[in-house]
Amino acid sequence: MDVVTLGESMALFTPITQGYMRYASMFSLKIAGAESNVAIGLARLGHQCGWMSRLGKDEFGKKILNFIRGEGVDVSCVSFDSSAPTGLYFKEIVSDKEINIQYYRKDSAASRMKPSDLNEAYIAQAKYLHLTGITPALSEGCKETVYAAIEMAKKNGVTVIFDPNMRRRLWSEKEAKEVLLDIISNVDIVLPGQDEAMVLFGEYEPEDMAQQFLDHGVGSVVLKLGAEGAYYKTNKESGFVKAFPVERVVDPVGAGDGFAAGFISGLLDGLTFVEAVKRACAVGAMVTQINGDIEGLPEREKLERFISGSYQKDVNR
Ligand code: KDG
Repeated sequence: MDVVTLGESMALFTPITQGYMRYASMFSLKIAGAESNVAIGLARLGHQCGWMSRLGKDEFGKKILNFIRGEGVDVSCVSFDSSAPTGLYFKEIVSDKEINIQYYRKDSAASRMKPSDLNEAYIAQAKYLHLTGITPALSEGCKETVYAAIEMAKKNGVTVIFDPNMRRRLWSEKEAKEVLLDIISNVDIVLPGQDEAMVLFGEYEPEDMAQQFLDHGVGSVVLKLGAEGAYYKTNKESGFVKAFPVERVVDPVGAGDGFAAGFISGLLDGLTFVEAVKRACAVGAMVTQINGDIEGLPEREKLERFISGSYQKDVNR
């Protein structure tokens, strides 16, 4: 197995029409969840991935499992809970400038995950363990599960990649900062957004911000700078990578997961660090072009055409 991820996935409802949800009468039903988004992104690029989670034993849980399995992600470490529901998530697209997220996930099946749900042998056989800061925000049990997974990975020489993915609807900045900083000091590679990094360390230019992460004990950091691209720093090298131009952002949600999938895919393919960051920027940009958190995650051939600049010119008649 190349990569194992752990986290909650939900049924995602989006009104068919733009505007406030109170006026919506029709919704599309998709699935989403930061960690399964990354697993799907990696699977589409041809990597072997597993996703660990708990789902409600309900129709949405079954839909999510079938969908993720259908994408070629291993779901053998996903369990069903008959006493708690699958979480729901609504994405209200009011305008190009305003997207509101509403969760209905308190006491969901996934929020009941605990360390004993983990299978150490499953984590041990992976090259990378990918985690995000969403899971520790779900419950005390989930937080303990994240720490236990990190422990298992470290014990077995598995590289841990962490996306802080700070979700202010799940916890306060103060709480998030305390836990995320502690997790960050325990992992190998961190993929923060610039705004999250600012909450964690204060205001710095990218170069100094990246150094803050290294001083905090991280091996390598890739700072996501949105339309500016990314800045990376390891103990050997550092530099800026330009973003891929995007004509119109249709839906930015999920771009960070695409970025993570592209980056890990690059590492798995043995690309240099900077080339892996470039692939990350490309996948992140592609995700913003299609509505939905996973719909824009490319297959390898499309990604290659996007990077070479030929994909934008496609006319499919
Ligand atoms: O990164 C996108 C995720 O935020 C989305 O797919 C849903 O996992 C999700 C969350 O908790 O917001």
